[in-house]
Amino acid sequence: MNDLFANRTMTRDGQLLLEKAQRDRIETVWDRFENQLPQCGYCEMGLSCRICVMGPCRIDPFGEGPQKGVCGADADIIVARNLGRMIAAGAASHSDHGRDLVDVLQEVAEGKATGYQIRDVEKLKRVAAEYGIVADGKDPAEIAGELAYAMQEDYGTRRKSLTLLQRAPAKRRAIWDKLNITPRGIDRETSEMMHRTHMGVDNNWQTLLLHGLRNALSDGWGGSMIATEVSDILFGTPQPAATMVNVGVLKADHVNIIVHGHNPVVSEMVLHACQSEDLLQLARENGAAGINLAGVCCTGNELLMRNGIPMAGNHLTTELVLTTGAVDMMIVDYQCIMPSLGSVAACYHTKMISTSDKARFPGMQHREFHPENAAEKAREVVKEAIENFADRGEVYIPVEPVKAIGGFSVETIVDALGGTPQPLIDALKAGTIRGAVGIVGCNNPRIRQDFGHVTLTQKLIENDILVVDTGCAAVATSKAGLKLAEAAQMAGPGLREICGALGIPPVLHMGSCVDNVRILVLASALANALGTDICDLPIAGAAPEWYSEKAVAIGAYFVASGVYTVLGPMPPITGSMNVVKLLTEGLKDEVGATFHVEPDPEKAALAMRRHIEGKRAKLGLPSLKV
Ligand code: BF8
Ligand code: SF4
Repeated sequence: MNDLFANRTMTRDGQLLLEKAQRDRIETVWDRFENQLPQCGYCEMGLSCRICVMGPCRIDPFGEGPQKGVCGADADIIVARNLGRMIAAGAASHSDHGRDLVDVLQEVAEGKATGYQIRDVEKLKRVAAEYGIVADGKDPAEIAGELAYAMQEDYGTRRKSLTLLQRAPAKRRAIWDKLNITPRGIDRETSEMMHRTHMGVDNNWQTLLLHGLRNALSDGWGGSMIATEVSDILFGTPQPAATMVNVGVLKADHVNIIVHGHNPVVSEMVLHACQSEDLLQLARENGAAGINLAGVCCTGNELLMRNGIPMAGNHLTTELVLTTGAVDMMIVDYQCIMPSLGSVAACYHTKMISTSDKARFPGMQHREFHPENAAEKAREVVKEAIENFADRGEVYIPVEPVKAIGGFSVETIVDALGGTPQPLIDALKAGTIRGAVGIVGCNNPRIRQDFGHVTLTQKLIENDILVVDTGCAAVATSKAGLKLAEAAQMAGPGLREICGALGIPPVLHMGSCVDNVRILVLASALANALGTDICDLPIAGAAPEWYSEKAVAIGAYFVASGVYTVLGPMPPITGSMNVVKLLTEGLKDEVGATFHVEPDPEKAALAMRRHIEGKRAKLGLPSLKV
């Protein structure tokens, strides 16, 4: 194998498709990354500012050039403002996704969203009760209407604190109150961050960063949590199910449709259309054996979690999957969809369809989906995909798919444990399992694709640490075969024994990126059962290959919730040692957790093991010297 391709990705399908892309003269994300090198050092350090038009400004990191922007902002202010705006963008992305689901819930209640229904009435009632809604004597539509209204209030300015914060341990909420970072409204905190970072508002880097935590918490315990809960209510709470992963899930003799993006509002309707008998019949009439729906990225994870739909790849695979020539249509909603995709597709027969009013892309046809027309639109585009099957050229599907198990919601994990988290707590106490780590986030062309996720995961499970993962990290470990019950053979003796007894893999797929909140809920359940706070638990978080502003918001709400979090790529903050020190050391005294940056996944595993053993010792549990 060409070394260049082997250095770009550890995945076999990726390497073979990079060769194919080269043959087909397709430019990929890696080529464009190399074209950008060397990237701007000021921007990498967070030292450039273009917030206003007296600028753009930059601070000289060597102390020889300017140390202040035109307005007088120094390195600390500029770095903190830039980071704050990254958090705001990430929180806004997740939370606006959540809002779209609440809109569907409301339209279901009003009988307008005809293709949708409430699949998990029990969960609807449980979540409604948390919002203080009395369900007795009401039908699900009525409860859904009241819940949608109450959730919309969480977005606004009418509350002093978000409703679902009640799920956090009391000690954690007390910390947020003491620091004055309890989020009040989901949109409010993002809006306030944009205000604070306008020229001439908050020029104290500490208070800016504290508001960054509040903004991130409004995502983790607000927008993202609402997104996950309403998705479960509308589409069903995930249950463990077998699936297949990597580009080999494409089928040469089927109509292949790929969904890409994040919101199940579109992909669930596409799935429904792909399963309808008349469209299956049409596919057969057009010479195909059937319709094969697969996902990439997080909307793929949503379908995988609830329906066992196969997953063709994660972030850096999204261009390569098109180079197979086997994709008859890619349907996208929003987030993490590279604007290059349309031009890649143009070299093949693939039809590209965008569906969201707020997400447009070059080289794609726009078919706007709304809750009232989504079922009908989905049928229309699936029909077009079927008609496109006959236009296929050469097809290259270079690998066989790998099996995986997905679908581990908190509800199913607790069920697998016999209805209570106690067996997990007992195993942690005894040291059979040393601790648990949540691995989340993206791919990034700075890092060999999947290498960070897979290496870190392997090192952790070898050392009896249970791994739960989401997003593109979850796809990486699925491709590497770590999401099978047999993968327990790669785990240490304690974790292997527990996995064997429960019939679960050592790495549990907990969903998409908004589903990181499932990890918060699980951590809260463990902390509550132990009568302690999240920051006292032998747990950690990691984002070994992150790229996105959403990942910054996730990292910040993990840390603000008390979870020590290790990042692979360095965020753009090194221009201010004050900011670096606060995030990597100072926050420990404030929220009981910090960030740590370690690009080498083996060293990251070591740091996490040390952290976990340290927490065990503090809890009086048997601990190891690492
Ligand atoms: O929300 S892990 S590359 S697809 S940002 Fe994007 Fe990152 Fe993938 Fe999902 Ni999350
Ligand atoms: Fe320059 Fe200040 Fe304007 Fe930023 S806000 S661009 S540092 S003048």
